[in-house]
Formats: sequence, structure tokens, C-alpha cells
Amino acid sequence: MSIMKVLCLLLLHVALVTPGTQICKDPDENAYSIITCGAPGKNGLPGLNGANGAKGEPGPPGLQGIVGPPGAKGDRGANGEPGPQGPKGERGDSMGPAIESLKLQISGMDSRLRDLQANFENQAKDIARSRSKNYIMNRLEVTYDEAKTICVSGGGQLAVPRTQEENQAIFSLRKKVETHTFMGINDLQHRGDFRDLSGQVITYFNWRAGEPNNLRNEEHCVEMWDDGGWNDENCASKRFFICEF
Ligand code: MAN
Ligand code: CA
Repeated sequence: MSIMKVLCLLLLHVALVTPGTQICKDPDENAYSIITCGAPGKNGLPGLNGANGAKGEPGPPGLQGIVGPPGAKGDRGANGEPGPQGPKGERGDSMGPAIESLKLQISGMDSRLRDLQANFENQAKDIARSRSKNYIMNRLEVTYDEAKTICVSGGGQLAVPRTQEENQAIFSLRKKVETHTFMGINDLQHRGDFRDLSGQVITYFNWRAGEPNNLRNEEHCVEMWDDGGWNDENCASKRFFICEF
């Protein structure tokens, strides 16, 4: 037995016999220590506050807030910069005024053509027939003489109703329009003697009540009114008219 071991055993003995002493094993160094066991001490004073701890992890996101009403419309933005210059225009045309004048003429012809077309379409509807004649109403407002000429130039003459049946055929056209219509009867040759265009005195009449009255002593041409009755009228008045063929 070495001296060191002897010494240790000696110390151990002393420790075991000394009251208040314990043998304690140091687990790391596999060695033994001797401590003195005294009576339990009294509670000490509270310790000083410790230093601040490390910063915590961020918390979970908060609850979403309620969506509010839309905000007011923003102000209008400032004007943009002017755009780049456009390409150069084509060379001017010295025919410009002539072309403008032609355009005007064409537009005038266009409107005249539309009138004629409308007239033609109306014309196609303004045809009537009696047993022996065809009648066409013309919706141009003209004097008695002009009406007479137009009918003749069309190969007919201003219509002369010789019977009630013929008067009815003419009336079927007259009642389509608002204007009184001239017929081929007048007393220009002998006042009071109403004749046809060949100068023959007529034998069928359909005068309205009180007619012919030769108002202001200037009514010598006959027109049909909206009841199919006749009236003597100033030959210079402008009226629609009916031709017979
Ligand atoms: C009235 C009557 C007719 C006459 C016309 C002239 O209607 O006197 O007899 O022809 O006026 O507008
Ligand atoms: Ca009259």
C-alpha cells in the first residue's frame, strides 16, 4: 500500500468519526470530497433583480380589420405632353373649287331624283278606271292651263266626267289628297255655259250646293272637292289635277 493510499484512508477515518462531516463523490472526477455538515442556515434576503431576458419570438398575426367604404375620387391628372407632329399633308389641288361646285350640283340632282322617284311611286298609286277610261291624278300644284298642257303632253287630256260612274272613278283619286283637283271643264268661251276642252257644252253636272257662283266674277274653271261635288274656281289658282286616257 502506497503512502498516498494510507493517507487517504486516514483522512477518511477522521472524516467518519468527525461529527457533521460527509463524504461526497465528485461524479466527473470519480474522486471523493469531504464536506462539513453544519446546522441548516436561515433563509437569506431576496436576490437582486436579474438582467432583462432575450427578445421573444414575434407573436401570431392580428385579426384582419373590417373593409371600409371606398375613398373619394382622386383629382384629374395633369394634361399629357403634346403628341408628335403628323405626316406632311398631300399637295393642294387647283381643281378644288370646281370639284366643290360639282358636288353641290350632284347633291341638287340627287334631291331632285328623290322627288321624282317619290312622285313616280305616288303616280303608280294614283290611277283609276271607269268602264271606258283610265284616270291618273298628278300631284303637282299648277294652274288650269298648265294642267291642261301637261295632260296633253302625256297623250291624254284633263278629265271630264260624263257620267256618275266616271265622276266616281275621278273622286276615288281626289279623296286621296287634301287639294281640290282641276278637271277639263270651263266657261271661258261663254260665261255660264260650261263646256269640255273641245268646246262642247256638257250635259252631266255634279255641282255642289250654291255652285257655280262665279265668286268675284273670276271663277271659270271647274274643280272637284272632297265630297266629289264640283265648284267653279279661279283658273289661276294652283291645284292638283286629273288626266284621262
Ligand atoms: C268658297 C265658295 C266657292 C269659291 C271659293 C273660292 O269656298 O265661295 O264658291 O269658289 O270660296 O275660294
Ligand atoms: Ca265657286
